[in-house]
Amino acid sequence: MAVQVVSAEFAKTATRPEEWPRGPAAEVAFVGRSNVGKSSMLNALTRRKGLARVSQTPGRTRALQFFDVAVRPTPAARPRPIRFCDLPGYGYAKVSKEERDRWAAMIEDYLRERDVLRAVVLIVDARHPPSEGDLDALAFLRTGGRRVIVAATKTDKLARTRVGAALRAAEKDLGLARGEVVPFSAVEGTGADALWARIAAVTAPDGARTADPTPEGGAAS
Ligand SMILES: Nc1nc2c(ncn2[C@@H]2O[C@H](COP(=O)(O)OP(=O)(O)O)[C@@H](O)[C@H]2O)c(=O)[nH]1
Ligand SMILES: [Mg+2]
Repeated sequence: MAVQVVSAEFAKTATRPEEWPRGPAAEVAFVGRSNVGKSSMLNALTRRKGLARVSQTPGRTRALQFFDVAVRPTPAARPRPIRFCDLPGYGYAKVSKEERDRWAAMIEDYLRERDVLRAVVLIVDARHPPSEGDLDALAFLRTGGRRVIVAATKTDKLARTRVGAALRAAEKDLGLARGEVVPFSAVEGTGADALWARIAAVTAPDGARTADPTPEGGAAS
């Protein structure tokens, strides 16, 4: 059943931990190579075209961008808050080493220390084998004990008959089980339901069944 997005809005930009939004909302961060299609994925997931900026110029996002989203996991459920964090993309060459190191430190601090962070969506390009940056990011996240959801985007750029093989190859390269990589295309609008299902599962309140049992309208089963 499709997750319904009730609302989605930009919350704030942060470059320092003191600026990270407070509040208990379960958070999901999005990481990937610069220009991989991160902002487009956020817009497609929330069905808000201009929510995250989509740029032709890679490397422009230098801060963490937070978004407040409310979803109904099922039509009868109460809306539940989820916060998204759009992280600066890695692998952008046209900046100084000092600047790159500064971004890396900012991202690593966040990924290590953010206590409300429930999972990280690692976005890879379906057309290419995972980059060194993708492999480094995954290793970093695994070392830190983070839950990772991998999505392969731009599947629309592949011949339909090649998508399956590309996903299997990515799963092999990333050491994931068959079927773990979620295929996605912001252009065709595919993959959002599957990705939402994963996000809803990892952001579900602990013990949701007993702690939050009353769907609106009393349609409890
Ligand atoms: N064909 C195709 N192009 C995409 C897709 N997602 C993003 N793009 C394009 O890739 C470029 C970078 O997208 P953007 O979302 O800004 O990437 P970001 O830097 O990772 O946030 C833009 O030109 C997008 O239009 C997709 O699913 N399919
Ligand atoms: Mg972006």
